[in-house]
Amino acid sequence: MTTHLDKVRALLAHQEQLLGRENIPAGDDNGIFRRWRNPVVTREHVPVHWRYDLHEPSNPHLMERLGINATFNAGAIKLDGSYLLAVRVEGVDRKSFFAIAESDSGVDGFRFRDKPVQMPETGDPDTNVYDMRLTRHEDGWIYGLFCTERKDLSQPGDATAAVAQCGIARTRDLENWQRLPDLVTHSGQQRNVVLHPEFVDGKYALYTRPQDGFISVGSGGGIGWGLTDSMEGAEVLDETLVDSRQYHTISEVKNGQGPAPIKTGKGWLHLAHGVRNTAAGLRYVLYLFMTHPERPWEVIHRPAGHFIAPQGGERVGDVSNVVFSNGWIEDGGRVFIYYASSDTRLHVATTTVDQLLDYCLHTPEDGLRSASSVASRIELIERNAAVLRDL
Ligand code: M1P
Repeated sequence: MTTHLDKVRALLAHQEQLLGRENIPAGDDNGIFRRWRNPVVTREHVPVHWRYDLHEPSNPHLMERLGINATFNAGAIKLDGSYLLAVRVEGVDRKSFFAIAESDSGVDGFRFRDKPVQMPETGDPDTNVYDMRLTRHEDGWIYGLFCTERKDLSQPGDATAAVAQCGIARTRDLENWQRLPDLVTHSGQQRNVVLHPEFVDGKYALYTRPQDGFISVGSGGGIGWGLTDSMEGAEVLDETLVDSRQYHTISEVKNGQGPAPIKTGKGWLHLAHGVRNTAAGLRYVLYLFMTHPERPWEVIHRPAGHFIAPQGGERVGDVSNVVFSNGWIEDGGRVFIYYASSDTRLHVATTTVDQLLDYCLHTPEDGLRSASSVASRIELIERNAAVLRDL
């Protein structure tokens, strides 16, 4: 007869099988990056004892008591030799929280730490927290900037009205977190705020995303830039636009900085998401751009179009046709890009700084007209003729 403990053992064994599964590069290789076959974190990775009451008297049917809906949009950092992800874990109650998953390889074997992060609240409690960007700042702290969402009290009759702002916390170990006051800006709402890793003119520098509404950016949008004297009461008085929205591009509706940029000898490498509207709803893709080494608010290279777009099974999930990234790790020239698909599960793609630089420096910019896209393609076709002749 199968006992209750046998069933618990079976659950644990099933999960161990998943956690021990080796990942391998997927077949496709476009020379820019390589996807890996299996998602690195799914809701099945969330520890069994975070979901089930394992006691027979209180849970004789071994029901999942606190279900998990999705694991996605993770901040990322390498710390003490481990690849760490600050994963957005969403319960079936729609509330997100952060939980740290660690791996030795960066591409498989991600395991959650003992307990989720217990993020301290401010005097104005968060309804929902998500999408943490981790920045190892030159002041010595690791900062986690995230979206804090609260009910819009100016619209008491509308149960969907919400306000997004930037929550700020800092840590040394991703275990103990010190919550700081939320960022103050003079835009209606903020999401996708990211701390630049270095001081600029002796100040902390932030990538922002001013917006008028909760989903719609209204007259706002674009990736902004602002400075603050301190992170212990951060306030950005002026936001200037780094990368604005533009008609008939992948980021026509809105965009947002992904993780903190990577410093290279040729400038800062940025990963961002761009959103456009379609008959099937919003489509989120990832794109790259580069900014000036000393003036990170000035774009110097802007390759046209998307860098990663949802593909195959990635297209389907809670919010379909979405890829989103708020975490990457540069490690000795290798780059691990953690991206989520359709607000459901988390994947990895790997590449190198050299490949990303080559891509940014040599991909033509968007000419904003079909004729200029055709001209770029004709030039490529004609240059390729010599290689094809010699085959
Ligand atoms: O559902 C897609 C994404 O939508 C929001 O991003 P943005 O503010 O740029 O539109 C966020 O809620 C993000 O978490 C989510 O993945």
